[in-house]
Amino acid sequence: MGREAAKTVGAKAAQTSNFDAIVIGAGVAGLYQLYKLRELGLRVRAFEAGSNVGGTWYWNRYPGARFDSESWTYGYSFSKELLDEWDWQEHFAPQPETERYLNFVADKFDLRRDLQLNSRVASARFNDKSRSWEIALEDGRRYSGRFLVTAIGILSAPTMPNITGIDTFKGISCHTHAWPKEGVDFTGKRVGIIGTGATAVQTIQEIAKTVGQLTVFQRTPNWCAPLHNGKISKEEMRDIRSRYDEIFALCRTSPGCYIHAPDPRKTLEVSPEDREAFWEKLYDSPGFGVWMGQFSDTLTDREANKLASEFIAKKIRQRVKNPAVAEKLIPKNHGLGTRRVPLETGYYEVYNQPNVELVDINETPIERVTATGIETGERAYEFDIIIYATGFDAITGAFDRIDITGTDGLRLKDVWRDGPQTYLGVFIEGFPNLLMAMGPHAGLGNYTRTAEYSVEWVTGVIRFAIERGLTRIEATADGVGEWTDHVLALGEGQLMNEIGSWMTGVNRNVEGKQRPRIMRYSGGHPAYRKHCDAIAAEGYRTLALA
Ligand code: NA7
Repeated sequence: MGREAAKTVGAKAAQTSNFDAIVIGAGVAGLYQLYKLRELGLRVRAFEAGSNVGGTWYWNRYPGARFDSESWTYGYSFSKELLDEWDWQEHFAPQPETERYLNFVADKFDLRRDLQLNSRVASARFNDKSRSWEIALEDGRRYSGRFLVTAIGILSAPTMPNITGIDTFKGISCHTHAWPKEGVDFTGKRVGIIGTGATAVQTIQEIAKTVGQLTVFQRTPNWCAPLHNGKISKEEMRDIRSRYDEIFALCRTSPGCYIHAPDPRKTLEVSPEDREAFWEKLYDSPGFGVWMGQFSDTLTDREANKLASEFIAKKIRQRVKNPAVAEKLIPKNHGLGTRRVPLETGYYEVYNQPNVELVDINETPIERVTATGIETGERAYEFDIIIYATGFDAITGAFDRIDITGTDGLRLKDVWRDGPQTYLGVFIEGFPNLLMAMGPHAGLGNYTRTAEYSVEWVTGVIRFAIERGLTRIEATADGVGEWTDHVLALGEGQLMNEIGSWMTGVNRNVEGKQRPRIMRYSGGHPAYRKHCDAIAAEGYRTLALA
């Protein structure tokens, strides 16, 4: 469509498309948000940048992409019918299965009728007079809605490294987030991959099965531990289905809404033999237990953390045959669990393959990408394929990529320049009627579990406003100040907040995001819910309502 034609359609759309609510995103949170707002009888439209639903599970189709959370804890819990109809095939579902699931959900609840695909929101501006949000898509089309709900994800703004010559490479190259739908054949190919986060770990262990030659460029190793995935038989699925209430109830009790919760004991209270046995058990168990199920002081006490880290280091040394390579794979600048623990299946054994090389780019930095490969200070590597598993401008990055303007020309990017400031992770002062599903400072964790709560809470406020004819809901300066201070205070002393990672909003490829910040509520999801539930029960008196 030409610019003029787009303008005309846009003009028409602006006249006809006044929604009660607009949702941005049709991933896990956005789909449910659309469902819930429609349940209120509102005229809603969800705008999605992708050509189909799924968000994270639409974009990240790189080889080996899968859940690290148990599939049966990750599905939606709101519909018994849905729980009855969907059979998970694997304990940790691969991306195609999850993508199918989210499409199944979209179809089952007829969500597509209010969903607009291929529609990336470029800007959103609050109109004080009409008390509504006006959004513009990248192609110029415009829409407006009283309420604007962002469900734009926490890992949805991918970033490329700032390396000279990336565009000159003549082979196949892409970021894991923008993986081609038709897939890539690695058989016999010379492949280079940059990054060793959770995404890279999944990719590396998968492509190592077929590549000709693989070179991994590592800047920071992470503490990885076994996933222990397995197929789900029909009987097992029947059993899981019969226990769904119990499973979701269990998730509600743990800090991250996983089935895994910290062991209440402190590390040094336990004898060295019992500690060892405990860690062995965690290492041999499926899923995030090895991270979330550690002794209660592992993520706050340096000595405790050191001991747990040493246990995993020992495992790495046992699994990687070449001691020099093993040492390179053991993190030195952070302890176990202080950054996201990638779960793996045979990741460390990949480095025992004769056709796999690990390059520590701290020792030999990448100088440039060339037409034929990658050059470090030491040598030139020739590749057919280069994979950028270089991560995301996490948590606030997706907000920064939309030009969001509140009252008096206030721009969100400026307001959050020194880190997010929110009320409950849902509201921002000066941005009335803008509600964030899974915003920064909220209780994050097992994504669907926490997103369901977030969406339901957001829906509750909107219902409250509509029932009372309120047309403007906003956080107060005091509310934002108090919540932000509370989140920062809770985050103090958490080892996780001291180290740069996507969880602390650090991305060395993005200007102004070099230093760790407290981006997430660290008081545990049960406490977060209790706080938010109380505010709802008291009629949202802490908000400015008009
Ligand atoms: P991550 O965990 O942020 O990992 C990105 C990786 O890319 C990490 O190893 C980075 O090294 C590396 N990176 C980024 N930029 C560069 C440059 N310029 N040079 C070399 N290496 C670089 O993202 P993932 O996609 O793996 O995972 C994100 C989450 O998605 C994951 O935790 C799951 O929850 C799902 P660094 O560590 O910064 O030294």
